[in-house]
Amino acid sequence: MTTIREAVFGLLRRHGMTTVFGNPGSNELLFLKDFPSEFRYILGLHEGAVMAMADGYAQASGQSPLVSLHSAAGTGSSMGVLPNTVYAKSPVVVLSGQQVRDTVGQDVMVSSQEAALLPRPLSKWSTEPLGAGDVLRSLAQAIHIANLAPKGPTHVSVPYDDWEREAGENADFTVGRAVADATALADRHLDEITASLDAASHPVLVLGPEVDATHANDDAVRLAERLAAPVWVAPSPARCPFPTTHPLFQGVLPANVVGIAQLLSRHDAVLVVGAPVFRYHHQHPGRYLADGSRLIHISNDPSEVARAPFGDAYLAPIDDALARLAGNVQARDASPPPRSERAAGIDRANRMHPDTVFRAISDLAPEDAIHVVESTSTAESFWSNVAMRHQGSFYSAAAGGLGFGLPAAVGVQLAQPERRVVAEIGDGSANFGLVGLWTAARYRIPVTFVVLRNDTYGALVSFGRRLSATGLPGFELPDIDFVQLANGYGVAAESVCTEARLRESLTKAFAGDEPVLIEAHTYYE
Ligand code: TPP
Repeated sequence: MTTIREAVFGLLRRHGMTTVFGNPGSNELLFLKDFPSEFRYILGLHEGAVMAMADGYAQASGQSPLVSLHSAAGTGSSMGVLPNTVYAKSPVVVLSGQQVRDTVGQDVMVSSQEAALLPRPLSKWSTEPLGAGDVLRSLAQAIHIANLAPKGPTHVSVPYDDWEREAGENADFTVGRAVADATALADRHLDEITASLDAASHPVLVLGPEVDATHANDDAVRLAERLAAPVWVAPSPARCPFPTTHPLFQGVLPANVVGIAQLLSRHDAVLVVGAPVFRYHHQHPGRYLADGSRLIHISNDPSEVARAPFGDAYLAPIDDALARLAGNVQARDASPPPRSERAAGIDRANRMHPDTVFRAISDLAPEDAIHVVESTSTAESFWSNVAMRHQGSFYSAAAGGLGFGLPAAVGVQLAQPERRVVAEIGDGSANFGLVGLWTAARYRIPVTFVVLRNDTYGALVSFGRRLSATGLPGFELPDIDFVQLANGYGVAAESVCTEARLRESLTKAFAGDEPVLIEAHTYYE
């Protein structure tokens, strides 16, 4: 007889889901029993870190990992990070362990009373099958839903006495199914968008994370070059869709209405691809776009196209749309607009400006290094200083929820063992996912963690100024010793205060093949 557990492992194998991130409890042991040797289980010491590792892995590999969590408590602990997974459109499949089916009604220890409901607002789909006979099909459904556009996390709760039951005579049908997504922009829509772009005098591109997620970066470059159009990255980027070294690259749009409208004001056609229109953050109201400007939006997400407050939208796969538009629009000749330069920040005694840190990393890391960034007040400095040329070079918390960056870097490195991963993390942010260091040490995952230690929640200081909120309590973070913390989790670490020492430490870290943490003393002004 084939048990449900055996059939589910067959299903996971069929979908290449042989990496399982988890933190187990009693409800999960019969699922993990006789764990097949071709699968790997990556243990995280807190479910927030488990989820962030899985999210990073999913984004960097394009494959779904399975996340195994313990009942309500484990699922609940993961939920601080889940908003990022939703907004990153990351196809993570979560399996949470439920108590024995017949006992859940009695509310026995570690049962989850509303298991399907618990993560529902933070997942694309969540269920608890009504009987053991529907466990395999429900998990298959979770995998397919997670991977159909727009991708996103799904959740299934399974009572643990189900695993040893018989899978039934139809299991092979469920395991063997293939589900294909829609793949093409409609021809009529291609012609409409092409005509609008060809008729424009000054088109501009605004690119979002889905360009990188669908590996359409090279086609974005071709389209920009054909149109001779400057390229902006959509606000609060979670990925890097366009080479920052390209002459047409302009930078990242600010996350407010007036700032965007001003920067795009000289363009009569604004083509937004693979991003929401727009994910504003700072309240600065005004007209969305200058008069005479028209916005065209291409997204693979029905919710995104429906909720945008302006612009004409087309629902289409991003990679196909960009490839065909690049081949269709008329080529033009225009010299790239000049990029506004920022003056580099100046170091102080024993405190570096963040520019110094990012410049050193950019100079010394391999040219195809991957950056996983959660350093909130230094975004502008990062984008001005770090060169990124390839697909999959940048990941950041897609919903701004701290606790993603440090463990996500571990997952990204697992997914991309041939490339070096650098995690640039603020000293405040680092604490939300610090236990990820233990996983890096335990499995010898060679991430270079750079903690920018400015001893404060810098972003909140600047937000406070913006909102004229004076008399705020408790933003200082003195006396956190990241060298000792890293050593405690088994990661070698150094503290540096000057550019020369930082460069030495980075050179050593990139020459080695172990995880390393560098505590870089910086300042916030
Ligand atoms: N809790 C979560 C889970 N996510 C958040 N985004 C916040 C709280 C609010 N928050 C936004 S930025 C920030 C906080 C607490 C400070 C981060 O400080 P740090 O990592 O030191 O970076 P800095 O701003 O100093 O560059």
